[in-house]
Amino acid sequence: MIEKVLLKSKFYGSLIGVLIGDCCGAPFEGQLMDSGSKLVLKNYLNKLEGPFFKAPYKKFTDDTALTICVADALLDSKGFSQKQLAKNFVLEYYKDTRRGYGSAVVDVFAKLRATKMADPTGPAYAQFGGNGSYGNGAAMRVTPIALFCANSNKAHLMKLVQEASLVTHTNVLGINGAILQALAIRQCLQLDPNETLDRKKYLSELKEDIVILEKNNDADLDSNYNAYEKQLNAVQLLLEGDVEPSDENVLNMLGHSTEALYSVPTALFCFLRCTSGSLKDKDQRSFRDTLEYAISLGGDTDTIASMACALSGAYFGDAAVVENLLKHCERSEDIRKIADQLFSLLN
Ligand code: F2R
Ligand code: MG
Ligand code: MG
Repeated sequence: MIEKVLLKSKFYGSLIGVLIGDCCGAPFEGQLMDSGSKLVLKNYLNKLEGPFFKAPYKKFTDDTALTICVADALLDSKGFSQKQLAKNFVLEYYKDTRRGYGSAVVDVFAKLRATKMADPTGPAYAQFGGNGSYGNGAAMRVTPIALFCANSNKAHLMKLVQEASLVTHTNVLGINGAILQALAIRQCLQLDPNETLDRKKYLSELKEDIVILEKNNDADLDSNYNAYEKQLNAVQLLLEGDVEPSDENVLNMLGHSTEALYSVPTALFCFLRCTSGSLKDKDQRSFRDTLEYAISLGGDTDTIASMACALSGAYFGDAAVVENLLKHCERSEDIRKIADQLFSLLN
């Protein structure tokens, strides 16, 4: 059982992780990450972590914007509803449309607005000719749900994640990616960061859950019926050194795209690869390594770094985060307040 003080710091850590990964990853999105770019990245993060200097905030993107919308829907006095979540998304999107949203999800927001949220999941079901989106947009915003369900059972968490996903993502790969990320955060919340992380055990528990989840999905999934199980097997091969974890192998096996299947397991790998020690080391190294490594893989850098850092923060708590780095991110104080509010809902 995790003590209350530690759990609260994990609430801070995971939401701060979402924000920092997003803000720091966004400038590198889609860039070719050769050795020169990796050096630029290292220097960039060193500067942000170093002695504080006043500079314009690093703006967050859709990842954090929609995470805040999910948190607000969970904190709503009338209780969580898909309609309220849809309303939050629409308000947030039209407040600032230039936060790098997915190219298709914006159609969902437009239809939701035009129909005044009459059917909060209807527009999402119509995406991609009725296939629904398998983008990582539902997974990238799932952290508040994992926190909200910290004291409830897995079934409740998974049901709520599914409900929240369906407002924009109805393809099973988009939903299962969000469930995988939520289950991974849940495990991080339950572990003691003063002990060395047993990565093998952590991964095998996740795999057990995913195998059951994919078995229970409709049979119409054809070749995708065990898609996440396969990705988790690949994470295991890379982690255990059965396959050399070179960037090339990681990208070939796990991917770095905006698709949930090719980014959620990648974020999980980034966290596990960079987390071998414990908080007792007190050097704040693992969180920073997770951030830098996730961005260094290129591709969907804001989202992969955001999801990986949410895991690292949920495992270590906010003690693992260099305060100066956080100060450079837009709305960092508000993120702490949201964590406080979600924590106060726990019974
Ligand atoms: N979109 C981006 N970044 C790309 C460019 C931003 C650039 N800075 C700019 O200004 O142009 N980042 C954000 O999008 C990802 C989350 O996306 P989400 O919310 O899942 O959106 P969407 O549109 O539903 O899906 C994303 C793409 O995935 C492909 N896709 C999804 N389902 C598909 C299907 N059934 N069939 C075929 N393709 C499918 C499409 O290419 C979608 O556009 C995050 O990275 C966030 O940071
Ligand atoms: Mg983004
Ligand atoms: Mg992204």
